[in-house]
Amino acid sequence: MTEQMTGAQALVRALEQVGVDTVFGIPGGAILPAYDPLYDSAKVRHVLVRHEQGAGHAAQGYAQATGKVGVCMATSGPGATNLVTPIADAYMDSVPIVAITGQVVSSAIGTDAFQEADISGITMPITKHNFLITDPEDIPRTIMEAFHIASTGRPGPVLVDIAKDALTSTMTFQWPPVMQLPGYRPVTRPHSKQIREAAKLIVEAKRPVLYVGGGVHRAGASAELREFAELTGIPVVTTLMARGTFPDSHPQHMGMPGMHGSVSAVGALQKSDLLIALGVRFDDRVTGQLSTFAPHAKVIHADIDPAEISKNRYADVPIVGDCKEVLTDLLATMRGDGRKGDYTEWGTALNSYKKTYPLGYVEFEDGSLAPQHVMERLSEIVGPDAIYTAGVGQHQMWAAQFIGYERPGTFINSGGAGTMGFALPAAMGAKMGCPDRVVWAIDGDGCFQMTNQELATCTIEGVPIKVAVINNGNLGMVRQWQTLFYNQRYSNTDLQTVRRIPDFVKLAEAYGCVGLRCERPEDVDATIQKAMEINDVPVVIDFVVHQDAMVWPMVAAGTSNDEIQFARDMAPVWDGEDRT
Ligand SMILES: Cc1ncc(C[n+]2csc(CCOP(=O)(O)OP(=O)(O)O)c2C)c(N)n1
Ligand SMILES: [Mg+2]
Repeated sequence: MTEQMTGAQALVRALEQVGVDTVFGIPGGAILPAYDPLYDSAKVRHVLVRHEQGAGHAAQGYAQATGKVGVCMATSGPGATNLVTPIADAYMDSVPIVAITGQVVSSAIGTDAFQEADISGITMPITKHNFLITDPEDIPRTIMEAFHIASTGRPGPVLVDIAKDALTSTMTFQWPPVMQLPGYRPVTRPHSKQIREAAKLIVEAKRPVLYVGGGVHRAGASAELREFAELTGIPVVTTLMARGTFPDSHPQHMGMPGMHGSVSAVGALQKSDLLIALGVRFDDRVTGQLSTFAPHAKVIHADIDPAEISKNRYADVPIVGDCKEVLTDLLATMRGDGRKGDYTEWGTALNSYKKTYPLGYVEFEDGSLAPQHVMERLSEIVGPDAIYTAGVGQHQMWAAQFIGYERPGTFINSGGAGTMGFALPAAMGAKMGCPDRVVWAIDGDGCFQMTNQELATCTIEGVPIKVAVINNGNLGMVRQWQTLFYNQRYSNTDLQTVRRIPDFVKLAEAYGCVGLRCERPEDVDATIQKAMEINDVPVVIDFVVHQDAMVWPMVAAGTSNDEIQFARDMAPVWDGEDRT
């Protein structure tokens, strides 16, 4: 089919053709031509956000909740630069989004024209790929390629910057266009020799661990993971990006590893003789001091991105491939072989860590609220079918630790970048992608003040998310470091929310939401239940919690995982080790 139309019409038509149903954005001069045909589209719903950062995180939440590509749109210059943070965030966490930005007319590019920013240059190191279109004929092909690149191989953000004159001039629309990506061929099938090598190491190992990362969820491989874990009996740890990919309630699950991981998960990695690392990147928040990480372990490392393999830790058996295919082939090989490893002693040792050092916290004697208690009650009352998003800080870690995740994709957070302000717009995007799911944003009082303007979007667009603000009156995570490493010198971490500036309940009401406040442990259940009963407007709960709660366990930055403390100055006693 060929048809004459403007570049702007071609853009909207192309978005319809690739199946886009939701676009988050804000119009402005350079992108304005695209907003005109968008107004008429029966297939694409444009959601007018209040800040472009909100559009980007909403696209990320939408993408992660649905498995589809999320789309955000902005004008040139400041509109586009406001998207930089979510683009960087999506890059770090391998989230498939396409960002479409307007650019000044092609003849003005490079002249410091009004609202000109070299957004393709700015985002070059934080996009999987980016395009600058000056010829309207390139629009359909580029959109098709952008969606293909964002969603295949290792997913990630793709930016399409379109000069205004390419939007306004006439072109010939043709669909489907021919993709011109000769250099882009992600390897998804693992090499059979590597699979055999891996199977051999697995059978010979005495202390293997499945070190599972976000790549396993991105590959949709949680069923294969479970089958493999149950076939072999190997213990599992799930990173922050993989929470829910393996059920928390499963007896082989040892918890989350890393700086705030459980003693059993950190211990499993440190004492292991074989790491089966799937879709992970040996992030410093997991490894601690790299030179002392899992010192006795050989490494099988499977990832779809060859650049990850042996980047931080040498892989004895490198496997390039999609985690679903890797696990399927490993299962077939190990079943065919019929040999099994014996990990009984190992399982017993790890289970004793799990029993001796469970996650815990102290209640406050003055009757004030412990944030971890809020998480436990949310987990119990809201349950594992909901989608939870989180901001960045202590509340994020408590949400990762104290909510039980049983299903893949039920915890959406900013892992790699650690972007404050992620939770609320991501929850909005997730809820728009999955309107039938209950969606809770677990936010900090600091984070909430960065992006709460999207509550207006939620109310107006009919997106009844629920927000639990864990209000400790402080930039809590930074304060925790000041408590531990800066002699309790609390430089610039007190947000003064004790004075109710702002009053989160009134703020919620100002945005057309229901605002609730909870300050005492005995009111937590009733407040959560009340929020669960409200389904027509967004609900914000101001959980006023004690400012001194801390996140434990902790491995201090740059130190060895062996130095993990499960509470202040309390180190676990490892098997066969003498305390003295
Ligand atoms: C955009 C951004 N700025 C600064 C930081 C550094 N930072 C990490 S956690 C944190 C405190 C977050 O405070 P709050 O949202 O209240 O969460 P809490 O730790 O108190 O639960 C800060 C400032 C960051 N991660 N992101
Ligand atoms: Mg706080």
